[in-house]
Amino acid sequence: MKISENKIYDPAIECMDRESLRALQSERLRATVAHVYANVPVYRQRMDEAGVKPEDIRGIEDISKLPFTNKTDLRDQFPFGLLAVPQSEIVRIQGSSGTTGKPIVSGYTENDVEVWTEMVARSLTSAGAGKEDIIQVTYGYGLFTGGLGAHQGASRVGAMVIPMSSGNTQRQLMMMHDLGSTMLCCTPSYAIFLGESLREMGYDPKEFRLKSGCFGAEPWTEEMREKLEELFDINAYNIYGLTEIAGPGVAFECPAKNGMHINEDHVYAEIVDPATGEPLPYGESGELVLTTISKTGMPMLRYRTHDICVLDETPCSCGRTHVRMSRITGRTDDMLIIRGVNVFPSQIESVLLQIPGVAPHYMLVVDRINSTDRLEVQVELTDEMFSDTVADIQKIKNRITEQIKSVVGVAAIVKLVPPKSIPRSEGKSKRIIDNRGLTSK
Ligand code: DLL
Repeated sequence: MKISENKIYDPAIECMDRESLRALQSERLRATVAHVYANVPVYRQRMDEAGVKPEDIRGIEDISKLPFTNKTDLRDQFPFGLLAVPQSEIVRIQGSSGTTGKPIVSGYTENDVEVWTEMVARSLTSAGAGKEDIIQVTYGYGLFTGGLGAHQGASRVGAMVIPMSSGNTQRQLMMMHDLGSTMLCCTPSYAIFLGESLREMGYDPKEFRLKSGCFGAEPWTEEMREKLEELFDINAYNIYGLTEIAGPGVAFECPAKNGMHINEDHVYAEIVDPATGEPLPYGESGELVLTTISKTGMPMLRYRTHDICVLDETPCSCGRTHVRMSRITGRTDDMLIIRGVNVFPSQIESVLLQIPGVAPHYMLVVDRINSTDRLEVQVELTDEMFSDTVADIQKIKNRITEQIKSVVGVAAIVKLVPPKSIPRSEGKSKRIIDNRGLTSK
């Protein structure tokens, strides 16, 4: 059964009255719960432990009876333990960083890809995209959902897509200029970098046709929006998503730019108290918990995103009725997003533990310099290594740099520091100094 009719703007769904929407969500939730209970042993076991049977979930109001799912479940069930369909039904794998060296992966059926495509197409349409547009996709293509996700959505809209992928600023600007890109899809920090580089490279901003951008994959601020809108003379829209649920397009901004509408016919959102897991009412800040209600390949029940935000169900001037999420104001875990790449301190720690001569004491210092994230990894040397030759120390430094790049996927500046120079803490050790001022936590 095809759940999605793949419309790029669907007022019958996007502007549906909330009561009918709840009825639709209830029906889809019941189907999802029955599907995973029958096909995914972990879900069945968890539900049995919680004493919940599929028939206990009569509607969306019963959702809080269901157990949560966590990133650790994806890690423990890696790669295919959470699939709810035979592997032959899966047509795509996408992934993102896990807490260890291994990525977490999600499997998509053909219908899951269709639903995801529709969610991105709605997002781009809401940001003004149409058939006449030339959309430059500067999110990375590959396991990361940004590139392919934006690409699929832009194709569905019928626009001309330029699949640039990330990096190579000079070529990005040349193509944007020469082909007359009208929409840019990339991380907000890279967009600012492009806007600044454009002037440095001697281009006149008036020669560009850009009119809007869909920016996401990392936290950003209203100040960054203002800067982006000014740099390119565009409308800058926020777009949110995560691999476990679909990828970009889970939520998107409309022209009101007052929160991101969650595609609630496909994904049900709750806010919970991060400490107790108790559901919180709309309007209160807490952890976003998402349930896929139309995904069949690897459905997610009450997935703890660790993202902190507020949900708003008050009417929006655009006419869409789907609930809006605020900007992400923090994380409940220690995940950092560096140049669009999710980074967990535990990944860096596992790299360090495999290198002789370094102590397991480290500090991550993150700055944003010229709109680009800079990650410095301060690592303590052991007493023995400290007295070694400069050449030996340089070798260790190179090795750590290479390993971090290969395991974590980001270039870091490694700074070796003398033994016992990193402050020890009595409680939970502080491993991160983030000077970017992006979140309120
Ligand atoms: O970042 C999907 C995506 C691609 C979204 C392109 C938007 C545009 P992951 O790599 O799995 O997926 O990372 C998901 O990134 O839990 C948030 O912490 C963060 N994130 C994504 N979008 C936003 C946003 C993609 N608009 C994690 N604002 C999420 C703040 C965001 N944080």
